[in-house]
Amino acid sequence: MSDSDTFHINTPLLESLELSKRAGTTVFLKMDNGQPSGSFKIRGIGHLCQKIAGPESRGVVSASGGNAGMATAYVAKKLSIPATIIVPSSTPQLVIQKLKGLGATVQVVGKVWDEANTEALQLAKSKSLTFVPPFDHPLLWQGHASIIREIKASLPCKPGAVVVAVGGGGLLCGVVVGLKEVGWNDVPVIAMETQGANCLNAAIKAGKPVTLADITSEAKTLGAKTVCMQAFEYSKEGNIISEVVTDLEALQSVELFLDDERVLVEMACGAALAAVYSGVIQRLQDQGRLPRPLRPVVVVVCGGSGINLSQLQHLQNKLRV
Ligand code: PLV
Repeated sequence: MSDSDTFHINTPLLESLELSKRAGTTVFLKMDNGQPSGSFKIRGIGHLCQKIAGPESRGVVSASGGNAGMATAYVAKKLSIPATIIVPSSTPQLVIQKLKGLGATVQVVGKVWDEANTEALQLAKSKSLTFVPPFDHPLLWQGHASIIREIKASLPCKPGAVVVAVGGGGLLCGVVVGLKEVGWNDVPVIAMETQGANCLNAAIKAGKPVTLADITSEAKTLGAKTVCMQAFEYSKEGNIISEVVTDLEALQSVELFLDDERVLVEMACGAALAAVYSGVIQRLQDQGRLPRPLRPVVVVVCGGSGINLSQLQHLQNKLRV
């Protein structure tokens, strides 16, 4: 796929002095919070919609914790087709307003993403709409792989590790596809989740994909109950290191990142940043699972639209009782 004629932008890859100091190794930030829809999701969803939602489409429907919905609504607007986004009740009002602002029809169904998804699939069938999956589709992974192509084009050397947050595993699959494509197959991927949204970690422990009973984490956009099969399959290849942090660690990472880089991101992204702020990278080095010294680490700053000052205060009050 050519990276020209796409909906996403080539985001900056910034060397962070503050995060490098904390990690004890050079850290680069792939600033996908700057994408037009507010997160990396536009890469995969833009690519998928270009392939399967032409002007003849009667409209698109997606179920989303918020950010896949933002990307779908953004792309639909550009393609001049209607978008219906089904979100679970855990989705912040601010995201619902942003979705409506993009012209989407929004329906709130169920408590978690999985329930919203069942409704979206039904609606796609009954109304003959094009279904846009948020994480489980090869076209999404191909689109997300552009992150690695861009990193390859601007990083002076092969990275020591790439850090991603994992919800349903679409970003993880895209990063693995990209690494294979550019010949960086042996680069470890640190796959970060929060407790209570840890479907990949649970699958690896069980030796097969498992369905979590509930999503108890406040990182709601990581809240898929079951990881996609391809992410689980990649985890068996040996280069994926699965790590779980607490909600409080994700929140602290959001706060520290705001101070260090003056950028406000969602809890989902805080989970990835916790690889640096909670000392995960240094612990993995102590355990011999990553080398010391380590080549530069790239953190995918996945972003997210579900955060503003009052949502941050809400999370601070909730998690620091
Ligand atoms: N969010 C999905 C799934 O939610 C959504 O519908 O928006 N970082 C951010 C900011 C995200 O929004 C997501 C996914 C991820 C990371 C994880 O990406 P994934 O699902 O491809 O692993 C339930």
